[in-house]
Parts: sequence; structure tokens; C-alpha cells
Amino acid sequence: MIVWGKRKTMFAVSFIITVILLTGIISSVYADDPPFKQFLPYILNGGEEGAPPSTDMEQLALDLVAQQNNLAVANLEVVNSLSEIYPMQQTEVSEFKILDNQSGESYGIALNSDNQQVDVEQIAQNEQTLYAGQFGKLDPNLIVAFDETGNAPVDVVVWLKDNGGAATRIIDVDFDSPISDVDIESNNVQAEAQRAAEIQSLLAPTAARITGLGHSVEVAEYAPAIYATLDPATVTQIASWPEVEQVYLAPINETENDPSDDSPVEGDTSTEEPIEPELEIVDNAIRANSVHSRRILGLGIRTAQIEVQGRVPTNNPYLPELTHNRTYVCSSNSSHSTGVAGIIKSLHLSRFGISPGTLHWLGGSCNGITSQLQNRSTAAANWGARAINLSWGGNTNLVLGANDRFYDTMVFSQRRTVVKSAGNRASGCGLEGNVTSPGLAFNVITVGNFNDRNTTSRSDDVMDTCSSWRDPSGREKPEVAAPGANINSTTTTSPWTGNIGSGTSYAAPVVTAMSALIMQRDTRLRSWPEIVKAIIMASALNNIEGAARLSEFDGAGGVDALYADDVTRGYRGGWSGRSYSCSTATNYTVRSTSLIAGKRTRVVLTWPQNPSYSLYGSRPSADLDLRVLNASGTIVASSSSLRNNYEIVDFTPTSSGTYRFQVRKFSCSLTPSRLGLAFWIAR
Ligand SMILES: [Ca+2]
Ligand SMILES: [Ca+2]
Ligand SMILES: [Ca+2]
Ligand SMILES: [Ca+2]
Repeated sequence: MIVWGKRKTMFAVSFIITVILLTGIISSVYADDPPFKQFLPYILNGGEEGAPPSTDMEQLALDLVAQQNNLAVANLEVVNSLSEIYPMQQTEVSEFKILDNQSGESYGIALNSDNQQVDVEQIAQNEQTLYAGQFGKLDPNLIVAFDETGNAPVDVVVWLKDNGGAATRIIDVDFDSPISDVDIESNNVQAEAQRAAEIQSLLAPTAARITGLGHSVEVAEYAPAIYATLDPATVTQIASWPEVEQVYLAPINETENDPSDDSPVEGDTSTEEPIEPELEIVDNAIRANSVHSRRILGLGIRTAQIEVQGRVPTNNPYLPELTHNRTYVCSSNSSHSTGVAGIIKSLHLSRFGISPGTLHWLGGSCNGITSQLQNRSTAAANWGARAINLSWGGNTNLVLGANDRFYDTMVFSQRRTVVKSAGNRASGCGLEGNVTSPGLAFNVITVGNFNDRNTTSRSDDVMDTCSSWRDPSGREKPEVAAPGANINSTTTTSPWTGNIGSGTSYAAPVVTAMSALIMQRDTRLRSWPEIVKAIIMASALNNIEGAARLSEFDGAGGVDALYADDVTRGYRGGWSGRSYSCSTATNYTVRSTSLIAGKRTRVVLTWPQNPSYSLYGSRPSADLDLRVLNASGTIVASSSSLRNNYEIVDFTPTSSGTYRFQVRKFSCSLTPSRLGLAFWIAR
């Protein structure tokens, strides 16, 4: 790693060159790579994560908060901090979250590298304004794409400013709620129709304007997105229109299996792994078999997989009764599509899928074209899919792109659970480790890949060395990990099952299928992706690497279907869903429950990123924190992330009694609309 001082100098030089070269960007001809390419992640996302702030700076932050609020510094504690570099302004800002242990109040303070107090949200806004002034409202990856194609037209997504959708009526739910799923569903149908009408009237004038320039367009149904193929001059013109939020590259996407890992390397015992003889090892490894024996099979739940490449054969006897949508898929059969389908719903007697009872939809795009993938995702949702699997993606250098914003919108507005493979870009595959887009999206569940070593014992489990892990600044992705190494699933030819290889592509459908099991257990959860995500994270107790609470490669841990089912049915755990707006009380108790001394407890809070937030790519529109309070009001555990749109606590109470799970509103710029909470208690 380069030390900060040296990097800052290097950066300053590159930055000056960048500005010189990119002034009047469209008229210039790019001879080389855009010079800012290596800084892509930091330019739009409001900063690269810097080195942690020094203890001196931490002390200064404590002193300032004490001074400004008339508090005793001895009662104050830094609970989280984050340093980020803002390249357009050539500044580094350190943010601190400070808790007053006596009152339970929390305070935020931000300092620049000269130890001056600054308004960090203002700095983030300025960064975006400066970027737009320099480069237009263009996705940095779009600028790179124009460079690579010699300024030829490329596929883009014109994303419009949007008020966040109709003020939808949210029905609060928890395990004992008398609200029926019929009420929730009719609420959703109404809200979705309202949203579609609103989006169409928002899109029509701009779509007509682009058509007027001589370009054909397509529009999305529930997202403020217009698809077109445009040259740089036209993009620059469109980006200057006030109604346009951003113009994104519409990338070409690839499947996220790792074909190089298909078979053991002969003679190299260090890398040799047995091929899973049966998919049922995965079933057992995550204990889905125990859930199946409770007759929870995903019955009555609609799932979908959106695929890059081709079809699933209609004559595979273990994959009957699928809904094959063939609009944009290749005419040939695909081992990737067929393998993913089997992981979700194979009916092979000894190679059962994780949710063999679901009604399942297959469709996608032969060539991984973004507009087609988004279009087919909407078609799947319209068909009724409630859990949607995305085992494909692309590297955007950690910049949130057109697909991230689209799927964040799908979760936010259409209340679907969306699951995405983390990518296979880690060192085992010779790459840098970036989580791929749309796995950077806040609201999807991003899944890493662990190797269960073909045993149900958990002690030998390891992360797959290809599984992507590198995060956007201040965030932690993936959320969870699932088995995805040396998988045996359904195939395209007789005998119809066999080795399909490895990759996060095969870990994601495990979690998609688990979502369907959760939704069968309680059908109200079909339209509460926040609760489904909270349940999956709270129950992911197979710690594969690093800290048990949350760590770099496995997130909250390896998934566990049995614990997830227990939490869903309210056995040694439970869940709640609530409406939530920026005007909700600063301290808001979601749930009170009895906890047991000496029994490990895990609580997860999730809320959606509002995709209409002006700083969408760099920070959540609401920064909520999670606290657990005992009967006397003392905080016994807390989680205070600055950038994640989830919080997780993992602790063991020292006394039995009633505890409160409290949401602390640290900041709220735009409503998240709702939140989900789930908790698990050791037996
Ligand atoms: Ca194992
Ligand atoms: Ca871990
Ligand atoms: Ca990570
Ligand atoms: Ca937070």
C-alpha cells in the first residue's frame, strides 16, 4: 500500500493533468486511457477511504463535541469514524460518530486534514457539483467507454430526477400482527400501479425530446430510466437538461461462474478439491434439508432468475414446469442458466434444489445487454416474482452504475427481494477483488462464495479465493456468503445433472431460494425485502472468516436456512417491519423482547436506500443506527455504521430481562419509507 502522503502527491499531479486534459472533454480526442481512470471510484463516489484518523484527531473531535454541547469529555466515546478523500476538492475529511454514554445522545463531527471542522454533507454536495461542472452529469465509466470506443455511440441510460415515487401506504407488520397478507398485497398492487403511472408521465416529455434529436429510445416501467444509443455530443447535450439526474453507461454484463475452476487441477494437490457429488451437500451445509422436512419448500412463492446467455432445456426431467421467457435469451441452452435453475428448484430426488416448491421464471439477455436485462427483470416482477436472482455483473471500479440504481429502485418501489452474486474478482482469479455491479446496490443482497469442502461440517469451510470482497468507501459487501465451489447441479444434457463448476453465480441462487423458504413460512414477507434481508443476515451464523459479527469477505457470515426459518416463525428470535420517515422520532423502539443471560443474540436492522437521493452513489439517504437497551435504559450493544444501510449487533446479555431494540436516527436527508428488523437468540 502507498502511504497517504506519497499518494496525495501522486494524486495531486494526476489530478492537475486530468483537469487539463478533460477540460472541454467532448471536443478532445482521447489518445490514451483517461488519466483519471485509476481514480474512478473516488471521483463520483465522493471519496476514497483514507487511513483511519489519528488518535490526536480523535481527541480533538471529542474535545470539540464536549465544548460545543457543554458535555463532560470523560463521558464521550468515538463509536465510529471514517476518513475519505474528495479528489475534486483536494481534501480529506474524517467523520466521527461520538456517543455520550451518560445520556445516550450521539453526535457527529467532521474535520479536514487541517483539523478544521467542516460540514461533510456540504463537501459531498460540492464534490458532485464540481464533478458535474468539469465532466457533465456523466457516469465516469461512460467517459471511459467513449474513450475506448473512439467516441462512437454507446448504450446509455438517461436517469431522470424523481421525487421518490408516490407516497405509498405502508402497512406495519410484525410476527403477532393481525394484518393479513391480502391487505398487504392489495396495498402493493395499488402502490405499484400508482408508481407506474407516475413514472410514465415523468418519462414521456424527456423521451420525446430525445426522439426529437433523431434517436430512438425505450423507457422503463417503474424506474426513471430512458435507454438509448448515443454519441458523446448528444450525451453532453442531454446531460445539461435540468430534468436529467445522470447519464450512465449501460454496460455489457457477464455471468459470474468461474469456468477455469471447473475441474481439479491434476497433480496439484494444493488446489485439488473434490467435486460435490450431489447438490444435497449444499442443502445440508446450509441446513435447508431440515427446513424441507418441515414442509417449507417455497410452495406458492414465485421466484425468477435473470440470466446472461441462453436457455434452460425444457426436457430436463428434474426441472419441470418452469416458465421459460425467451424474449432476449440465446437460442442455445446454457449450462450456467441450467445450473442456477437447479440450485433453486431441482426436483432430482437426491439433488434437491433449495426451494424446489417455487414457481420459477427464467429469462434474460443473450449478450448481457443492460436494457434487456432490466426489461426482463421488470417482466419477471410483473409475472409475480418476489425473489429475483442476478448471477451476472460487471466491474465498475466500485462506482455505482445504471444497474445498481435500477435494482435499488426495484427493491424500493416494487418491494422485490433482489439477490446478486458478489463477483469472482479476488486474488484466486488474479484480480483486484472488486464487488461487481449491481452488487454494489444498497438494497440488494450481495452474496460471496464459500467452499464447504464437500462436507456438512462447518469447521473446514473456507472462502473461495475468487470471491469478490472490495467495497465502496465506508460500506461492507457482500452481506452474506453461501456455498458456491465445485457445485453439482442440473445440466443441459443427459444424465441431466453433473459438475457445473464454481463461482459466486452459484452462491447467489442459494440465497434467492432461501428467500422463497422465508416467504412461504410467512407470506407477508413476499413484499418486505428489508425484513427478508434482515432475517438472512441475522441467521447467517456460520462464520467463515474474520469477525463473527461482520467481516470483509463473508459479511455477516455463511447463511443458515434452519436458523432463518426459526427466526421467521418466531422461535428464539423474531422480526418486525415498520414504516419510517425522516420525521420519525430520533429514538424509536421497534421491538421489545425477553433476552436470556448467557445466550448469544444477534440483531439486524435494514432500511432501503432511497434511489432518488441526490448523493445516491456515495451515502445512504438516511443514516440510522441500532442500539439494544436493557430494562434500566442502558445501552448494552450498538452498531453505528456511517455508510451501510444496515446495522448488526452480536452480543451476549449478562442478565435476563426485557430489552429494547432501538433505532437511533443519526441523520435523514430523504425518507427510506420503511425498515426491517430481525433477531436471533442462541438456544
Ligand atoms: Ca464443510
Ligand atoms: Ca466473518
Ligand atoms: Ca468486503
Ligand atoms: Ca448507521
